[in-house]
Amino acid sequence: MPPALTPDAIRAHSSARWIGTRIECLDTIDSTNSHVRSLGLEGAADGTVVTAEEQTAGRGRLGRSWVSPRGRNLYLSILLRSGLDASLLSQLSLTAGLAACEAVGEWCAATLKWPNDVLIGGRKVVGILAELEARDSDRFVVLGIGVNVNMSRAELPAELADKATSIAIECGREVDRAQVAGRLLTHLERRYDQLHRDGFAEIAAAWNRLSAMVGRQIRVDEPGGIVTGEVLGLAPDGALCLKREDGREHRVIAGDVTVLGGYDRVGSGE
Ligand code: BT5
Repeated sequence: MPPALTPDAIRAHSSARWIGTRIECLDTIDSTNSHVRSLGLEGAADGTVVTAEEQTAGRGRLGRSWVSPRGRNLYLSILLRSGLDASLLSQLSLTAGLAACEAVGEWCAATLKWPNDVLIGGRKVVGILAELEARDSDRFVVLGIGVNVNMSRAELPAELADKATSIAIECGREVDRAQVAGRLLTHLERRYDQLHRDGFAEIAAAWNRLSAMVGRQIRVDEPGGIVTGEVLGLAPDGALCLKREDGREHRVIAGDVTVLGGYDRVGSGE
């Protein structure tokens, strides 16, 4: 087993100033998001970070689960309190995806898939789960990020073999999880501060540059039916803009997206 993550090892690679002022590195936990939610309800500070060596009930979106084997990857959650509004939750997740893509990009060329997956070679390497807690006057977001760092092909469950990858699989060598965590916090703080200072437009432009989707034909399963079209890019408000076959523009706010045409850089998972 590699050395366990420690706050000092993560800080050694981070230049973030307020994200990670408090870092807790746990051994086993059900879900780092659930743990940070409890810390938030107890009054923990903005920017508190929790990592775990393994999760026994790692969560994805919409009730899905996140495969979280011990000692191999990064399972990290951050408490965010400042300037939050429920309508900004999707912008916040997109911003986190961009920052994670930039962090992973320090090791391998990575791309973004809407809403906030990071892919290498069309396979998912990062997943993001942003959860809003709004009880009485207590409002905060728990931003959960799972990065497959050192998981080997043999450690991938069969159902993920074609859909998932890790930095180590793509780089051909194991990498230091603390370094990945430190760089992730650094990029996150920079982009999150930018979001609050300047709004979403610059983030959307950077997202479009790193997205593997612009110009691709996609299918979206929306609550109202199936829509297909060519991706134009992320709108300044976080919606995904499509050009439909009849030439009309369509905005996707929520839904599962599949890239059509056997495109080999973007996976067709959820
Ligand atoms: C996500 O959901 O991608 C959000 C994942 C967030 C995980 C982090 S880890 C730290 C924090 N604590 C938590 O409990 N969660 C967060 P979604 O877009 O719904 O994708 C889930 C789907 O991705 C699953 O249904 C699988 O198909 C696939 N998947 C599961 N585990 C994976 C893994 N380790 N790598 C790549 N794909 C995976």
